[in-house]
Amino acid sequence: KESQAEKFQRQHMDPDTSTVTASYCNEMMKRRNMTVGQCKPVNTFIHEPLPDVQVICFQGNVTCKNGKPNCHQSSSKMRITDCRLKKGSKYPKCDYQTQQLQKSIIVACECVQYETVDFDGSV
Ligand code: UM3
Repeated sequence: KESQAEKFQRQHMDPDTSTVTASYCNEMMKRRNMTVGQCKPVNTFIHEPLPDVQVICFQGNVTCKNGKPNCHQSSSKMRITDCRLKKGSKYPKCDYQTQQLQKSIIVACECVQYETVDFDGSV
């Protein structure tokens, strides 16, 4: 079974892409299995090396949106792409807006290897 850390990497890690095209989200949301059964409404891809994302677990501690205490905010800005389902897009045609950004990100971390398990937002 896919671990939470593996799921985080499938849904949020894309270190090898630096510039994205308008069709990036439509392709990537499908390729990473986030358009199965329904279109996932919002998803962020991170274009930074995995170790740089994993160390966020040792950076500023913040409360997660769900009230849990295990979220961490990156001390530096990261290259990210936000994928947002366009209004009027109907499953199974998942049509996304692709927006490339540089923001500090917030992730949830868990014990096992103190690894990133959830994307909580960007600020
Ligand atoms: N989400 C992003 N980026 C944002 C905000 C939310 O990827 O800027 C995702 C994370 C959660 C979901 O999915 O939206 C609900 O917050 P996940 O736990 O499967 O990663």
